[in-house]
Amino acid sequence: MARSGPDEPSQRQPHPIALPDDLPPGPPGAVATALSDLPLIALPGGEFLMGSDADEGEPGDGEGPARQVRLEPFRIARTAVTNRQFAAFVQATGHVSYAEEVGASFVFAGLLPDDFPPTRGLVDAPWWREVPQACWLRPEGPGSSWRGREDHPVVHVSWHDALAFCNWAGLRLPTEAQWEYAARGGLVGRRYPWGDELTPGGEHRCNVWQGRFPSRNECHDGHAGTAPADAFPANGFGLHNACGNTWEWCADWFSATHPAAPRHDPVGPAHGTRRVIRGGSYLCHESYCFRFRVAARSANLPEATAGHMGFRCAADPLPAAPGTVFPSEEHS
Ligand SMILES: [Ca+2]
Repeated sequence: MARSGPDEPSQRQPHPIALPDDLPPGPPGAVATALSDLPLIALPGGEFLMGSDADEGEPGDGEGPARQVRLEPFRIARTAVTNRQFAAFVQATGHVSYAEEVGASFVFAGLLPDDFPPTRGLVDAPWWREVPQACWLRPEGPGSSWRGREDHPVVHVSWHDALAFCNWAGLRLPTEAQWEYAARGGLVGRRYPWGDELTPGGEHRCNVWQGRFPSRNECHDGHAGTAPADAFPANGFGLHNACGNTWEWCADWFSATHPAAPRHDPVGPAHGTRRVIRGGSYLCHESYCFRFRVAARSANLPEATAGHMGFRCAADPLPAAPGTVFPSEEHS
């Protein structure tokens, strides 16, 4: 998926670097604090129409055919995991992310200062620069910081980093089917989590690219890079920024084809080389990467990291308490 993100991190060679000095060991209670800051929405599941037959996506992405899928109840986070939450995880565990191990990650060139030292670009996507020391703590490399962006989605995290966070938090990644069901927010066959129009009434509903990609970002939605994880109105299920802002890792291996069965809580192929990512990012534009639609999909190597990829957590349902009302039932 070179057009929508870097795809070559496996060429990088790991070398150890020291943990950053702005992140001392966390205080007691960091785990509880982080988890209380990560509310999950209980969703009822059931039958939903997954994918799309519209001729809007990249032919190799496998958005179609549209198909009925059935899900058991599950829970999913309102937002992508934020820098503050990831910091609590790192403080509690000392986790060193893959981008820190290899000492570099991919940053969109338009977010680097004009006087930034020369960096290696991807051959077929030269706007991606491999920036030394770029990682979740330093999203644009030396001189940048996650500080001031505590409530933005964490980025520069690999699929394995996402899994490590989930394991620590007692959560997991959503399956691709769960992600799409949740992102649709109860709507059927719509293009976006809120409907078919990108800017209904002229109002921006997500953080994508306005202008000519990659040279001119007019930022009419107010954000050149990441936006806070809860920016923009939530969808019908209460999820923020399912589309736009940052790609989100899913649990599944990627395949462009979909078996006829099982369509009850599908978990994707048993093997693969790339993991599914969903939702698109602040770099998406209809003219270049129309993958911020709710049916759109892409994939990346599980060790890939970049400044536009994060993740959202999910979990199995809690035992239902008497009187529990699911969000979709409140509005039906
Ligand atoms: Ca934007």
